[in-house]
Amino acid sequence: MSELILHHYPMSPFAEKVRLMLGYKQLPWRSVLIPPVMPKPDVVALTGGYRKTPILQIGADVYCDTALIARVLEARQPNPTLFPAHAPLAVPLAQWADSSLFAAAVSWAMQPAGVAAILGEQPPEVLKAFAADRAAMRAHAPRPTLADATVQLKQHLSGIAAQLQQGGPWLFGTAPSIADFSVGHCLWFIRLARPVAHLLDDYPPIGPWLDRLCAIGHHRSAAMSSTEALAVAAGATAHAPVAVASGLGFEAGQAVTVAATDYGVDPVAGTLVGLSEHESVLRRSDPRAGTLHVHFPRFGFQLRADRA
Ligand SMILES: N[C@@H](CCC(=O)N[C@@H](CS)C(=O)NCC(=O)O)C(=O)O
Repeated sequence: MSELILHHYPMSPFAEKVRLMLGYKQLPWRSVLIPPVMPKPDVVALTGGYRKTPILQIGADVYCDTALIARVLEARQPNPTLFPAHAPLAVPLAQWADSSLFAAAVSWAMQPAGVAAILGEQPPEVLKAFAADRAAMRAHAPRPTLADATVQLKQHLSGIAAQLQQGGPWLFGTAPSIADFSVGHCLWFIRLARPVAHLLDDYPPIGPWLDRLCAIGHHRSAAMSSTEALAVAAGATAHAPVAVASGLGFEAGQAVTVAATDYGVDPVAGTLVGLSEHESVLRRSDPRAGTLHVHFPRFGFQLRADRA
């Protein structure tokens, strides 16, 4: 079976979500470290334009977005499950955490004292380049101000703490679900911002829960270079994708583009080869990576027929 290749960087919260899910499922993985800012030529060679972190590569299949990556890991190793039957609200809660909670957590963590702890001591031009990259990624849409983020985050933290007091030790009972990993990566990022992490102390059930989540660890990984990852893709054949389901408005073989709808909205163009309620799959080629299938979730992405 082809190896799981995670393209990521250490301080990425969404990458931490996946590293912990790999740990929970005890899946060994290969680790490709990628740049935290553009340009990312080797990432774009695989995705066709999607630039967010992380991506998961399995041979010539490339999976974008952690909501979809979670489903891929679940299919690879169903036990322990990320989607317990008794917790039907785990998926919507995870979506809320990956959007609203994440935005508030980032604004809180990236206040000046937090930035220094997260990015380390950096020359001013590096910090400026990082800020410019993120502003361009958001197409200059405003982030919550610190004042807005503070009230929003406090309300979110109160809700999380109250939910943990319902019984726990996890958000939906006796075992972690996708919701714990999505809430967890946001609060892990606040912890990285050490000088401002004290906010979490005001919500006593959160600390021990986050300790438990982080103690799951990342299981076993071995480094791989991005050049090697491209060679793996070029030497592999992409999996037969899900069929293009009828009644969803598209046909197999159509030229399409897929783009995120929040930030990092660079479109990916290709031929539609798979479509379900959960994912769309585009076939595209790259001179270095060969023929690839790039997979996107349906939530948070716009699929359009390419009329050009
Ligand atoms: N919805 C995406 C969000 C991913 C995301 O926002 N990742 C951040 C890093 S944690 C990012 O891409 N930052 C810009 C970059 O790495 O280039 C997912 O679930 O994977």
